[in-house]
Amino acid sequence: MNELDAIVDSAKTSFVEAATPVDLENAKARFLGKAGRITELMKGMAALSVEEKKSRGAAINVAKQAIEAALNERRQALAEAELQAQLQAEALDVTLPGRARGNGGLHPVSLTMERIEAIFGSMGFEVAQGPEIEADWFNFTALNTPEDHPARSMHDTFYVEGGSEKAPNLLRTHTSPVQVRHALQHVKQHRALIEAGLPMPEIRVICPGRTYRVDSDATHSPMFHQCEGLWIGENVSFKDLKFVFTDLCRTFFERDDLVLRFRPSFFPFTEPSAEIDIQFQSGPLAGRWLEVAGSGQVHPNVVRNMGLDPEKHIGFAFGMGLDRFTMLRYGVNDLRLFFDGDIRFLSQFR
Ligand code: 2NM
Repeated sequence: MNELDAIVDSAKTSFVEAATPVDLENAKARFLGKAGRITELMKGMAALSVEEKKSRGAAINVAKQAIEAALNERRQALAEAELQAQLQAEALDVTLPGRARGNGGLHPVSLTMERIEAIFGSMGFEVAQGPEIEADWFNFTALNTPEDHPARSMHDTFYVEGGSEKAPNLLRTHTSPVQVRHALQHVKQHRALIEAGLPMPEIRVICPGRTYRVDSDATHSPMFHQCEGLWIGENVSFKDLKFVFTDLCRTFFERDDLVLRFRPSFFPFTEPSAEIDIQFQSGPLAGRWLEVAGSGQVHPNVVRNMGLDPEKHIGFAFGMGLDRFTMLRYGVNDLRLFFDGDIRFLSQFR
């Protein structure tokens, strides 16, 4: 084998042995680079005669072209192998089953709200809604809450822009203003009957919704949920309140042996007023009195602000915390879990 054929063979072997493009380019340099075997041979032609240059040059060129052809062939083979490896690595199995998103569900406080609306609905109560940004008159003044009452202070209430200094706007601190709005609407609707001295259909309404107070710890959130109730007629008494609330609690907690206690208290909007405590007879909370609501006979000033005559129209109202009802029903001990939005907690109520 002559020298040139040996170099071509050696180049072909080096190229085939090169496993990566980098190895291949290094191998190329050994033959075709500045100090490569072929380049060295060409430099060595300087000393030859014109005739010898012609034949020697032609032979070297043939060898060079053979090496370049082998190089390109190997380059293509490596590129093809790289592409195949990439396709393999990124392969999609279109026959795999999809990942299901899972079903959503209602928030536990929404579940409580729905249950309570259904229970009151069965006793003939409507559900009313109203604005979360309220006028000071509906939230406080109409509810017989005096100018100097601590609930009206900046410390306890979120005041918002809009309104005047004498009539500021605020985030409602309870849902009672919705009841005042509902009662005024009811009276307007039945004005003709009332003016004629005829019996007015009773007001029987509950108002569930978000409420806001400046307060934040394990048992208080600045935004919380309330449900207030109002029943006004010509002959509505505390015994009706006791019946309604006992039925609500026994149905809601699914305990026929649940005991209730009405404990004297004070609210500006009711007189007399009572806290409502409940006691389970079995289960982890058995035997303890748990405060779940406030209540009372609607104060004559409030009845008047609803557009009714307190000598003729009388009734009761109550207010309860939906978050607390939910905690008691499901045994949740930290209110903040309801508002963290952690799916691991929330999905347990689906
Ligand atoms: C409570 C306790 C007692 C209440 C009063 C009224 C209204 F609008 F009729 F005057 N609504 N809710 C009330 C009464 C709320 O929450 C602890």
